[in-house]
This record gives sequence, structure tokens and C-alpha cells, in this order.
Amino acid sequence: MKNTHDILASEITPQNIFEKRRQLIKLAAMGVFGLSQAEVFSRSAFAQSGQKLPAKVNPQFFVADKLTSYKDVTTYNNFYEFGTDKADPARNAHTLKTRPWTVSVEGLVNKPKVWDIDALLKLAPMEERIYRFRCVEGWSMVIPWIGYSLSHLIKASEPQGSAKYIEFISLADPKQMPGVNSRVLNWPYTEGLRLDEAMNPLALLTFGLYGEVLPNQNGAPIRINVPWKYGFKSAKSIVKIRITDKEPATSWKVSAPYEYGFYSNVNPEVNHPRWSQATERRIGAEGGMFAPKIKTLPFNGYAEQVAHLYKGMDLRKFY
Ligand SMILES: Nc1nc2c(c(=O)[nH]1)N[C@H]1C(S)=C(S)[C@@H](COP(=O)(O)O)O[C@H]1N2
Ligand SMILES: [Mo]
Repeated sequence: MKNTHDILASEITPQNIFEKRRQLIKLAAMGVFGLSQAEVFSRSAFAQSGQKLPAKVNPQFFVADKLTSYKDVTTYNNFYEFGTDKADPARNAHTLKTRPWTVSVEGLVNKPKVWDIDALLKLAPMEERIYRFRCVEGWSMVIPWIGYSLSHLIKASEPQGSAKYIEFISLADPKQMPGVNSRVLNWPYTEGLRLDEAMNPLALLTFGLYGEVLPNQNGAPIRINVPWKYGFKSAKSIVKIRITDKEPATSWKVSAPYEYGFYSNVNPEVNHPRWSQATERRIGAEGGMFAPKIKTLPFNGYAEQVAHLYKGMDLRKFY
């Protein structure tokens, strides 16, 4: 565990380091393997609802920052298929039917397969990981996700030698998703990664959060999380995964190529035309809109794990 490195400078206070360490020691003493950190740390901070998803804490992926409340994580969302207001997804996503659900893995693979969601749930052991999450709009959260590395699914599919990219395609069903009748984006929502990025253990195939299966508004029943990139790279409610040899045309890049590139790595030195990326507002921080901004870290604080993927690349050009 490399906690001290992971803590944002602005957030280091003797109290929270002490408090966190004390809780970890207590955890270890209790021998609570399998009991989620989220449950131990903030059982009282939210009312649990929905269906439990058991997972083992993976302490390698741990951020000592205060967790964003369950309420904020599930009511302040971007999921344009259910409306463009932050409150829309929580209000509207109850119409999404998450069973039956399949994910087709296809393209340049030796083992294409239409996976039933319940088979995918069993492909690898479920882990709880605490990740920072940074939206390009300038806000951020800290979320205890549940899932396993995307690399498990990629390996099971056996990419061919020519494979270079991976494309994620979300459901776009106007019967379940009122937002796809509007033309804010070209549907279906499409995102992509270079295959070596997708193979990085940080890239998380995600099925739950806060000890439960994903609420619909957070991308049920399956989404990805790419914590060193802006939030929009993390496609929700995925129905198709395609392995290709060409860079996928991603929804945001197609709709506004001057604002969004393919890479979208969190980079405090390269501003979005409308939003500075130098600092961020932590949702739920004391003081609300007036809380002091915190500095955004290169690769959202995950440089040690991922900077090598971009060696020799001009990150102003490949934004
Ligand atoms: N299918 C789909 N996936 C999506 C989006 C979307 O509108 N549709 N929004 C993206 C953006 S901009 C962000 S910031 C995150 C928000 O995830 P959260 O609501 O779970 O925090 O989802 C990303 N994935
Ligand atoms: Mo976002």
C-alpha cells in the first residue's frame, strides 16, 4: 500500500491520517476479510438499499481521501441517455431493465462470445477498490467500486496479434432511455481505449459500488472505470465490446473534436476550452460550492501506474 503518496497534499491533516490508520488497524484486528471498507468506514453515512454484492477489499487500490457519500455518488450523475441534468439519471433510470442482459465481445479475438451478465459476474473474484473519479467538468468524487480488472475479460477473449484498440458500446434503447430521443450525442454512447491501456490492472470492469450492485443511474449492470482518465471514458450500461485495429470513433470526440480527444488523460496542464483542469471541486466537501479547490494531479494521481503508457507522446497533441 502506498498511502502517503496517494493522499492529496491539500488533504493531509494529522487527524485524517491518524483516523484512517486507526481504522485500518481495527479492521485488521477484527479480521474482517471480505467485509467491505466502505461498510466499515461509512456504514452510518448512508442508508443501504438494493442488492448486496459481496467483494473482497483489494488494499492495493486504496485512496485515503474521505469517501464521497452514497447519496452524492447516486444522485449527481452524468448519464445522458436519461437526461442532461445531474439529477435526471437518479430520477429517470428506474426504467432501465438490467435482466436479462448480455455483453457481446467481438472483433479481432479468437474467442468471441455473447456473455450473459451473470456469467460475467463469475469470471473473476469481485474486489472492492477505492478510486478517485474526475469529471472533465471540474468536479471529482472518491468512490468504493466493486469489480475486477478488465484484463480478465480481454484475456479470456484471446485478442489476435493485430488487435490494438478496444471499443465499448452502451445500450441505446429509446423505450428504456428517454434521453436517446434527443440529439445531444450520437447514440449509442461509444468509448474506447488503446488495448495496452485497457490491460492495465487499474482499468476496472465494474458491477457495483458501496457494497451493492450498481444503481441504474451509475451504469448498471456493467460499466468500466478508467480512473486516470476523465469520467466520460467510463462507459455505462455496456452491451458490446469490440476489439479492433483502428482507433474507435468515440461519442464525445465525434460531437466536439476541439473539446475532446481520444486519450482524455487527466492533465492539469492541458485545459478544456471551457473548463480549467488545474483544480477540482470535491463533491460533498465541507463548504459546498465555496470549499477550497484542490489541485488536480497528473493522471488523476495514478501517474506511477500509468505514465509509462505514454512515454514519448506529446500529451498536448494527444489530449
Ligand atoms: N453511456 C454513458 N456512459 C457515460 C456517460 C453517459 O452520458 N452515457 N457519461 C460519462 C460521464 S461524462 C461521466 S462524468 C461518468 C459519470 O459517472 P457516475 O454518474 O457514475 O459518476 O459517466 C460517463 N459514462
Ligand atoms: Mo464527465
